[in-house]
Amino acid sequence: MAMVEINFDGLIGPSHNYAGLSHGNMAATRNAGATSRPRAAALQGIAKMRANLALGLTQGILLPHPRPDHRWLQALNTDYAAAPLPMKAQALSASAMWAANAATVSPAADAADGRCHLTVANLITMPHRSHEWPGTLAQLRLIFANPAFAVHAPVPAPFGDEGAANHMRMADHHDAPGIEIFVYGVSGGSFPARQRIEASESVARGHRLDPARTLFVEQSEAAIAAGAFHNDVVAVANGPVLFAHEQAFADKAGFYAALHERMPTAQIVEVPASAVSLDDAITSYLFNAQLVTLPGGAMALILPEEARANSRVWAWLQAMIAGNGPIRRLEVVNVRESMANGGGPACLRLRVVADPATIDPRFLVNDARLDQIAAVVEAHWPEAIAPSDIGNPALITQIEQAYAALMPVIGLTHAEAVGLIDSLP
Ligand code: SUG
Repeated sequence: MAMVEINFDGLIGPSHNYAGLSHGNMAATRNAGATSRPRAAALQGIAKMRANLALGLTQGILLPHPRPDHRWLQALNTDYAAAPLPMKAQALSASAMWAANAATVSPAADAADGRCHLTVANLITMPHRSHEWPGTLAQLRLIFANPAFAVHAPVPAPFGDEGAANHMRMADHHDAPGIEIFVYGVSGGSFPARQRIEASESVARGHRLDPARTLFVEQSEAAIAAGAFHNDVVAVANGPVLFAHEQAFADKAGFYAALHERMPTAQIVEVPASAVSLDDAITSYLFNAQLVTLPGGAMALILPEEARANSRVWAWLQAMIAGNGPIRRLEVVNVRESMANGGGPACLRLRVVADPATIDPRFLVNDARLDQIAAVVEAHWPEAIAPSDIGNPALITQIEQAYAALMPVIGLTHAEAVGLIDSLP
């Protein structure tokens, strides 16, 4: 069985827009009211997937959710035409694109039952994200139907869970038993802490993790208050390497000591605040990079263009590469449309360590499959959405037709596509 890391990227949906729905997410707040470009956004995401394929990585895809979410509006005893404007925007959000928030994933090597476990994130802190989970659960049950996987329903309210964005795994190799690190928030100044420890603990129990190899680490209040609404804005791990900002964690010394005790081979690449401030880290999304192991064994950091545009961040990265550290290569990608809503390269992907033969092949992509998907995007995704368009019935029709056009290209039957919408409460 060939176990590899598969990055499942969320295809950016046709309703991508800037409604400023995420309090505590600086980029989304800054760009509230701007005009979005859904077609360009989705093509940027597809270009990132192509770049990862070119590096020799295995690439999967998660589908956008049907929007507006009529089912959610119905549960709120309204419909799209009658709903007040903020609720229209919440129902229309394309936020499922940020696949790092879809679920928490524990590879089989970490679980007592030898299965790969996925728990769908409830995302209950933000109204526009709180209705993602039924669509995500339906989709993950389709993709990971093989008995090699266990797909769990979300943690119940009120314990907020935002999935893999607050979870890191370190291991000598992808298929070796690892240390799982759950990062939770207690306080974020005037911003919400979205990940509750009770949720993280519940996920760890459900995934049948060894408590001796599981850490629960508090995110620093300063990081959340500066705009790190998820841990993956200030830290990322891959293999035996943790790449983190000096101010990412509430008790850095305690965390590092606990990590080294459990994993003597762990390597920590820490960026000091004196070189890159929290503000620079958050505006550049330096840490929202994909830290990946290339087929040859070297590690690369897949960064957003915003990281190259910040001279302090880029200078630090150049110095790092010139040194002898474990991260040997930098790759820069353009995901500006997603970045403007606070979603960098790492937000757009969910990592799953698995044998590709156990995955529904319709959700794995190569260049030819991406060509087909890009053609649907070119033909059907709206070119632009201005704030004043949100109530426009013609736009809603276009968004719904775009979603419908995608389904046959992915290879979903009508029943499967309907199941993604209707099979759940
Ligand atoms: O939850 N933005 C997302 C960005 C998620 C980024 N994910 C990770 N860091 N893993 C969020 O804040 C903005 C949508 C809007 O305002 O319309 C938004 O939801």
